Amino acid sequence: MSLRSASKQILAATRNVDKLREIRQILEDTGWRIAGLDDFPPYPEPSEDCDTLLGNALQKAREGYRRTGMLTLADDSGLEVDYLNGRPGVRSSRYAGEKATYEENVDLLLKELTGVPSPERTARFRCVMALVNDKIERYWEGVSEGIILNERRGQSGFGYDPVFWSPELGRTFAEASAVDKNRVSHRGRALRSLSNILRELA
Ligand code: ITT
Repeated sequence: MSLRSASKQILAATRNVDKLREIRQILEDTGWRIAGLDDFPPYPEPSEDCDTLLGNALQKAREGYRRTGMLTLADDSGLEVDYLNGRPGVRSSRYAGEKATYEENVDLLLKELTGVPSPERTARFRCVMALVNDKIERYWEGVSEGIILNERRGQSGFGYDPVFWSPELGRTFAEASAVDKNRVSHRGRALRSLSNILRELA
């Protein structure tokens, strides 16, 4: 694929294949093709050194646009656990270390919440989705409330999904179908707001 944009094509500036899959599912009916970073020659990722989801999302989207010339969206998301005063939050992917796996992050979360009773295990996923080109610089936020279980349940999804129990679904995100998760998830909510703009631009 060339570095210049084709019409009705948007870049999702993420290296996370699980996020990219969900972004493609959620924006399926907008008529836009969603390219991923793997469709382009690699460029050094901007370091996620902002201390806010918004700062990181804008940084990733601006860099994607600068490198490709395509209308670019970028997602920065995290899990905020009330008992941990909002941690891991913006550090969710690096919670257990710079190169931590999903499994290691979930293990650490369960360890930090050992013995904490259910009513104190409230949490939320938050997603900030930024959209950038030379004419647009906008962002949307989506939130999904839940409770952190004390053991994993379910095989679907990714990241913290097996321990995130959603009262809206009556199950964990990892027990839910992709359609159900996307309907109530932080990412689904942020992207549905953004998709109105994509429909106008299509
Ligand atoms: P990019 O920066 O390349 O997009 P990343 O995985 O580093 O990928 P983030 O910095 O936004 O992305 O980190 C988000 C982390 O939060 C992610 O790695 C998961 O551990 C967790 N997370 C985000 N959305 C999630 C979801 O829908 N379900 C479960 N965990 C999620």
